Amino acid sequence: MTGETGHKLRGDYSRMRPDYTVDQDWDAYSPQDHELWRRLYRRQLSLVPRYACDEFNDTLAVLNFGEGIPRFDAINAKLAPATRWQLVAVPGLLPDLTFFDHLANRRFPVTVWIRDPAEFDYIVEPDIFHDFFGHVPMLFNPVFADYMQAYGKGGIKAHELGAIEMLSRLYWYTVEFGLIETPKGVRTYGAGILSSGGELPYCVESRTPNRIGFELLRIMRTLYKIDTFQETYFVIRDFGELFEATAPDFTPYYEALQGREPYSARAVLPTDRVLHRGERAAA
Ligand code: HBI
Ligand code: FE
Repeated sequence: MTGETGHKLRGDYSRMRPDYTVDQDWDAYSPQDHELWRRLYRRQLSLVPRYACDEFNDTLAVLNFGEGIPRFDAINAKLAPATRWQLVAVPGLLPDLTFFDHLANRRFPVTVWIRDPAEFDYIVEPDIFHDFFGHVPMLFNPVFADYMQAYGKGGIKAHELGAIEMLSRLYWYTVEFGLIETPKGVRTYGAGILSSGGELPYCVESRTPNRIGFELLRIMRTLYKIDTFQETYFVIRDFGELFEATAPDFTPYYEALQGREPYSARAVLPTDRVLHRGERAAA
């Protein structure tokens, strides 16, 4: 999950190591925590068969972590041989550079705390259910796993160039809210959608938002919303398209975009490959 959180962070950062990792402390979860996990998992399980991509659903079927909050080391025993990634436990949101450094080394930070029951439908800051249910199954896909590492390496470079805002838009419109074309129609692979109850049907079925073909520079220039459903979804043809987009050095892209006015989240451009023009008037 991304997006600025001006408010105080929820996690306990007092016992973290210099790289911001902590122990998961699985025994500290209460029966209520595990019950909330099962409720969240069951709700998503009723939706993902129709709206998530096969790559997500196939891994979910193999992993099967619905009985309670999973132990990170148990998942790591399966993830490492699959794509050489590992989960690291963190107290919550990390500084950008720390986050990028973990991704660049194939370490995915997973928040250890779970939301309150009152946040069943929406939470501002990523909790363990968002990070784990939304992000972890896709890390078992080799091409997507390589994309995530390339993104981390690119993030370190973007930090040096002061281009994090532009790169964060790429993360938002792919890793968090991305759609993919399939023979059965568009499906999602985005963690922010996969871990959400309402946005799963909306991103595929609603006529309100735009659905536009993936185009790197276009995305890096497009604003996003952090507290409503997305007004535009970008659609990749396959994960190869995503990974290939990260091959070139982004410095010329940042220079080309420097000082240019960003597009509003609901804009539709004449150069767009429009799969669906949303029903709200484009700003
Ligand atoms: N920290 N734990 C955690 N998880 C994220 O998804 C995350 C983060 N820090 C920053 C961040 N995402 C975004 O701003 C990235 O685009 C950098
Ligand atoms: Fe996320």
